Amino acid sequence: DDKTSMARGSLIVLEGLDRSGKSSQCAKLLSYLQSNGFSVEAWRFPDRTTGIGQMISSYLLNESQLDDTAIHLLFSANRWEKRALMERKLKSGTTLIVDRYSYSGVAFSAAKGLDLQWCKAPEEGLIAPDLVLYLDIPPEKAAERGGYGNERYEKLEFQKKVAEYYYALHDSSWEVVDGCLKMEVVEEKLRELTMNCILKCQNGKPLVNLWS
Ligand code: FDM
Ligand code: MG
Repeated sequence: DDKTSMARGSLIVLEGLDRSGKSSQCAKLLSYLQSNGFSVEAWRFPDRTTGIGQMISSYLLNESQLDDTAIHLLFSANRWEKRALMERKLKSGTTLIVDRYSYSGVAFSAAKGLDLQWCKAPEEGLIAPDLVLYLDIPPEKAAERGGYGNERYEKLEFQKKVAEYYYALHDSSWEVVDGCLKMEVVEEKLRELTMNCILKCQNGKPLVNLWS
C-alpha cells in the first residue's frame, strides 16, 4: 500500500574527535540538502535540552560529579529517549544528520577504562546508522586547531585513547574521511557519500538496529 512505498529518510551520523570538524560539516551538509529540496534535520548527542541532557551537560562542564558507569548509562538513555521520534522521522521520509551517536558513547567511556563490550550493551536496539562519516584527524592536529574548550574530555592524552577505541568500533557502515583535507574538499566528499546513502535508503535499504 501507499505507506510502505514511501521512501524513508537516512540516518547519517558524523563521528570524530573533538575539533575534527564535525559540527561545521553537519551544518554545511544540512544546508546543502535543504537547498536541494530534501526533508532533513540536524540532531546532536548529547541532546542537552532534555532533563537527562541537562544532567549530562552539567557533568561535562565539571559542575557535577558522577560515577563513570552512571554517566555512561545517562548518555545512552539520552539516545533512548529520542529513539521513537527518530524512527517516526525516518519512516516519514526525513533524513537526519546526527552529530555524534553510539560510537561516541562507547569510545569515550571505554577510553576511561570501562569494558568495551559492556559499553556497547545499552546501545543495542537503538537504530543503526545507515552511514557513519568518521572525520579522521590525528589527536595532536585536533589539539592545535584553536585549542580545546574547558569541558571534561577535552584533553590531548584522553583524546588519543578515544581515537584508539573509535578504530576498534569501525564497521561496514563507516566511511573514513581525512579530516585534515581542506574544508571544501571534506565537504564535497561528505556530500557525495551522503547522496549515495540517501539513494540506497530510498531504494529500499532496510532500517535495522544496533549492532548489526
Ligand atoms: N560524549 C558524547 C560521550 O562521552 N558519550 C556520548 O554518548 C556522547 C554522545 O560528550 F566529549 C562526549 C563527547 C564529548 C562530549 O560532546 C560532548 P559535544 O559534541 O562536544 O557536545
Ligand atoms: Mg565538545
